[in-house]
Amino acid sequence: MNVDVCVIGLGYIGLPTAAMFARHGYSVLGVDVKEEVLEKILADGGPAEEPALASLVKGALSDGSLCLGGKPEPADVFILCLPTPLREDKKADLSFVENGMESILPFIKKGDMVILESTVPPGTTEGLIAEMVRGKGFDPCGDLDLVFAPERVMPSNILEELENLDRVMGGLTPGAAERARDLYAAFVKGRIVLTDATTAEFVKLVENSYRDVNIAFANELAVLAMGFGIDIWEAVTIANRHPRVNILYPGPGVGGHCIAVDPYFIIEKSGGSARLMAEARRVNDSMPENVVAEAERLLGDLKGRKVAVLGIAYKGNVGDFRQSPSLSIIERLEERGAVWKAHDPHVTSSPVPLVSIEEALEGVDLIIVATDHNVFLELDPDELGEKVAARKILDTRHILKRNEWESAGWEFQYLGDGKRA
Ligand code: SAJ
Repeated sequence: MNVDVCVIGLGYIGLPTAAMFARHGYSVLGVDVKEEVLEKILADGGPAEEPALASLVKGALSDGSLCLGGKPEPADVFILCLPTPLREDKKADLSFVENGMESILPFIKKGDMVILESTVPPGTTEGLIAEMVRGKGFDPCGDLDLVFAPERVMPSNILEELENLDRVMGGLTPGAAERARDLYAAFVKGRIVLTDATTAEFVKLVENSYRDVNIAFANELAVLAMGFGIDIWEAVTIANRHPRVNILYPGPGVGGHCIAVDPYFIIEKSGGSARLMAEARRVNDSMPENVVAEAERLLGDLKGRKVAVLGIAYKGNVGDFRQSPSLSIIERLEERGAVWKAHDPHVTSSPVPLVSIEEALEGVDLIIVATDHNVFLELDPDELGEKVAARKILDTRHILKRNEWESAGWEFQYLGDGKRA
């Protein structure tokens, strides 16, 4: 097979990117070092929560425009879509990107383009990536086109956003950025903005940090609202009617592998200057503790009390539990000696034991709604009331209708509603 584009890493960005290029006239090789990832793609096409992606992948596989393999092959363009997790010391773990680069170096030839999509600290493309190709005898600005082209898609709406969002292409040279723009224009309908690689890396991190800081502001307001005796949801909704105010919403904390992680990639390189971002991280990380404090206010001492945690995923309608606040809530309930049970219909393999909704609610003293899954909107307060020991519920996501629960005799509390506290 003559490969135009070789995509390294077939996770939630690599797979849709590979499939999109394949469906738009390119011959694509998708590479993943994990055999089980390749097997799963061959069997299902893609993740269950992205049905459109699964059918796109299946189509590309069946007409041969997309092939899968465990190793790269020579190609004109290499795209790295590898994870960059946060290490224990809150710094970026670039080992997957380094390994990915190592794997393509033997296949790179003069004139090829290498594109990094993984989220990385500012300076990584100009530093680490350029250094690695230099080590192979290439001039990173003359022999090759090196580009940082961050993904921006929202898990659960990937294909739509991959096509329609604006993109930024940061080249080591202006020519490299232009070449990447011409490539992605095959399927990107949004505007493609060109800049240098370090600016593009910074922009990616700033987008998620902006959201983290905004959510931290909302979370701080929620804590203040409890003291002032006001309902933060009412207050934010009213404030947001101002044309230049757009506060996000409080919750049990910020999870996921993007927003809860990316600010650290700036913080680690800031020499202590990224004070606001660091504080926002602390505020958001303190929210699970506030949830448990609220549970204590509703129940008193938590020792031996039965608590149901509904939702392990970091946000609604996805099965991803990375950095999920629910896990911190559970850890804290455990520390306080509470007897907890957890339920999440979207999570298939979980780091904590999960049970059915019936089992989770049986004889509990308190329900904590920790994730905004749509299925929780269908919970029937009358029916649930029969199962629990005490009709008490703490909705940390503001998704349930208080009236319905109160008229069924429940003590109902939204996180951040100081009018009821
Ligand atoms: N959250 C709140 N309050 C809000 C909004 C969100 O507490 O008002 C919480 C969510 O419950 C969740 C966390 O924040 O725990 C993050 O969720 P999210 O939906 O805001 O974002 P992610 O992490 O799923 O995806 C983000 C997106 N970035 C932006 O919106 C700027 C996405 O576009 C990025 O592509 C993705 O990160 C990424 O891969 O970087």
